[in-house]
Amino acid sequence: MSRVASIPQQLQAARDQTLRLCARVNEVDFRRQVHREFSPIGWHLGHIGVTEAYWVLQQCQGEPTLSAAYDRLFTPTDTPKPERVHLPARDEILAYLGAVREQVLNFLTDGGCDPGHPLLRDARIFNMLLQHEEQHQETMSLILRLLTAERYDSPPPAVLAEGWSRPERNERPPHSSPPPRGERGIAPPSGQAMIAVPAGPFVMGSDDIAHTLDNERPQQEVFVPAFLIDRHPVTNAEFLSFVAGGGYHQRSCWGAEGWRWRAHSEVEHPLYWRRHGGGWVEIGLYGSAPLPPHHPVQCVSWYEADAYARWLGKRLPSEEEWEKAASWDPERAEKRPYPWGGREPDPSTCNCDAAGEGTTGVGQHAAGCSPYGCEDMLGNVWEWTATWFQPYRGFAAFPYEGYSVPYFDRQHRVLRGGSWATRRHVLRPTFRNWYQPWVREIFAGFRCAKDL
Ligand code: AVJ
Ligand code: FE
Repeated sequence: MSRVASIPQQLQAARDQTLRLCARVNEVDFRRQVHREFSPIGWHLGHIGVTEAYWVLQQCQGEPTLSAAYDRLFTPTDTPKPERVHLPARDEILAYLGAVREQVLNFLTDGGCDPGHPLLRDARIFNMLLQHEEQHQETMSLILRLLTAERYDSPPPAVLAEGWSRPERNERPPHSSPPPRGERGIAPPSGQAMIAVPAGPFVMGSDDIAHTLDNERPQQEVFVPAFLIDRHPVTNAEFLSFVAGGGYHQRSCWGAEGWRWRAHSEVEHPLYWRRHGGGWVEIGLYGSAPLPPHHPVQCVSWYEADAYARWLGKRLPSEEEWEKAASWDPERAEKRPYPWGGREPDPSTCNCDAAGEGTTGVGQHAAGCSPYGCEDMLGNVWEWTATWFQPYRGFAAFPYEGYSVPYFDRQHRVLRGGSWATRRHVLRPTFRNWYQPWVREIFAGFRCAKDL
């Protein structure tokens, strides 16, 4: 969605996608917590509505709440995760979302909206809400994938619940991508070709209050020593050589915490890989398909990414290194809005917006490369960085403490770049995502770096 589109149009487009995602689950899965770290899809739906109502109707318009019960149920600090399964009927939540949205649109068009209000200047609260809804969409997408994997792994019940269909095991999904062109075989143990980024300053973060979130600000000049970085995210074929080479059981590849996690979790391969007939398949949205060798590896924890990098004598990039490699134009000494320039993302530059409902092979977005020559910096998979999520110097919480501050706790690592499921408003080189290092349900991969 282009930034020139009007706010009502952008809100509508975001909502259409939310509703499409919700429509993919039956009533049972709508309210089921499929994984302890993630609330049910239906909870995300209500939470999107409550958040919109809170910021626009209550904070900006000064109206009373439409439902104190919904506020309680769908506010994370008021209702702990295990209790988020007690949800109203889907149609009732949908009606609530519709009522909120109608009042929001009336507020926008009736002129009751004071553009001088600190939350409304440059439509900043709407841009925040669009990013909020789109981030929850990505969480819904990962829940859908968890549900698919659950069906793949468990024998179907004797009596299928309504809306359940038996998974067709190990068949190519109807929408799977074509086989990658140009087989390159298994990567040598040195990994892929790397790009040199010379030492020097660059501009990190943003001062665009209307379109960024608080943790990306303020913009600052940062000096980055010379480093090497992978041209593209680490592929399944590359990661397979780590798996097949016994990397998961090689102590020297792992940090102390990662090694404990590995032993306790008994993880031996990325989340959606399954052994099949002497090879590997990957579980996707529609079932399983042969592991695509030249797609980025996805759904690995920070620990697994870190171990792979150590295995090659490399490391993960810091977020400064990542952002410089993604957005700095050394010739013009200028930061680019996107790695490729100012044009809005499209299928030639990156894989985003869930367009293909999965990863694409590396090398398919050469038109989207950064000035240094890195590809797939935006879209395809989120990329783990070495950096703990911490505030930049001069950070100021906006519009509330709870968005970023509780996560500046040295328990969360920064991810950059967005995935195939990330939508436009969230996709930019300065955006900072964060998760705990053991989380592997998100669409996260990585690329390696090295000192020069
Ligand atoms: C930045 C994706 C980790 O979903 O927990 C949504 C974003 N914050 N609602 C999350 C967020 C409040 C957040 N992540
Ligand atoms: Fe939220």
